[in-house]
Amino acid sequence: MQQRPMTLVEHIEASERRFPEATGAFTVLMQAIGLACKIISREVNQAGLGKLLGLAGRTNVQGEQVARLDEFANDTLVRTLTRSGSVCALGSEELAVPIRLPPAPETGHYAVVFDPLDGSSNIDVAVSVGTIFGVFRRRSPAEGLGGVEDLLQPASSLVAAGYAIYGSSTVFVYSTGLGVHGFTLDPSLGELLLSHENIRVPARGPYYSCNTGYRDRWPEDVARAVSRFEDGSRSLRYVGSLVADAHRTLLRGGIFIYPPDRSKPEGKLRLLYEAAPLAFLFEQAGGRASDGRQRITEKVPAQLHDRTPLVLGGSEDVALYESALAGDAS
Ligand code: P6P
Repeated sequence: MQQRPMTLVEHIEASERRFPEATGAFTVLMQAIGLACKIISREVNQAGLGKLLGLAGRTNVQGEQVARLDEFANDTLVRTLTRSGSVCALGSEELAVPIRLPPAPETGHYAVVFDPLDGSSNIDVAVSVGTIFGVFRRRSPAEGLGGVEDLLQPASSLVAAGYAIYGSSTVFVYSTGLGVHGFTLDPSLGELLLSHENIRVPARGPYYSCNTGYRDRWPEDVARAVSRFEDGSRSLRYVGSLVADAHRTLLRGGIFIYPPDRSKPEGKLRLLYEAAPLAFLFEQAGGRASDGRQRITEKVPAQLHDRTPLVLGGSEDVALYESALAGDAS
């Protein structure tokens, strides 16, 4: 009899059984994140039919127009994670300051950062968008509210990270440090089923991915490093939706680059809830993630919404970019 694929919950529970001291709080937390992504997926895929298209009529802390689906996704994650009883602090791209929670004493050991709906400017034209999340163990004293000190941690301290991509199918990709695994939503079941076990990033891939429309704004070293991928041996693929570009790079290899430029000297993408979770995944999958010079997983955010240049990809491709950036002429 053909084995049916493992569900996300079964996979999380199987991983937790490897830790005898586990209390089950982590499993509850990861199930909550999976549920939130399924709820967001349903609305994103019906956006054209529902009342959630278009703008909410306000700007967020980033100064960006907030789409109604941004608000819906953020509210869904906040509500679901709060109900889990497993978190003491939440940091979101949509919230200027963290949400501090009175955690249940025996379970509130975690702090979660997330970009609830990355790439939302693409929603109205039916381009893939996604949710990105990272899970830290709390650092603040266990008896009180959590706070920003529980969130401002480097990606090397993550205990779990992942994303959901809402595209031609909904795929949930995550790691708890035991490899990277992908689950595809079966809408008829409402279950996320294991579809990509133990993802590994090819060391060298056929694509390079960056917004070459900004070439004239790049520093000379960045322009030189990007040109290393423009010898005709690679195809340019750039969706303009981070989760879509990262997912393709994770599965097919190549390199994604969002460099600094004259108008954005620190880059555009956010360190804590975009670059850091993706860097954790890429390193878990045998790939690399840097800002061009320093591993993303080593960077400690000073503020919740710090930005960083971001390079994601296979080990050889990222090394090629970094050596070119450093002036290696070969
Ligand atoms: P640009 C979407 O707005 C986003 O935040 C990421 O999803 C994406 O990678 C990036 O911005 C695209 O930025 O400047 O190339 O349009």
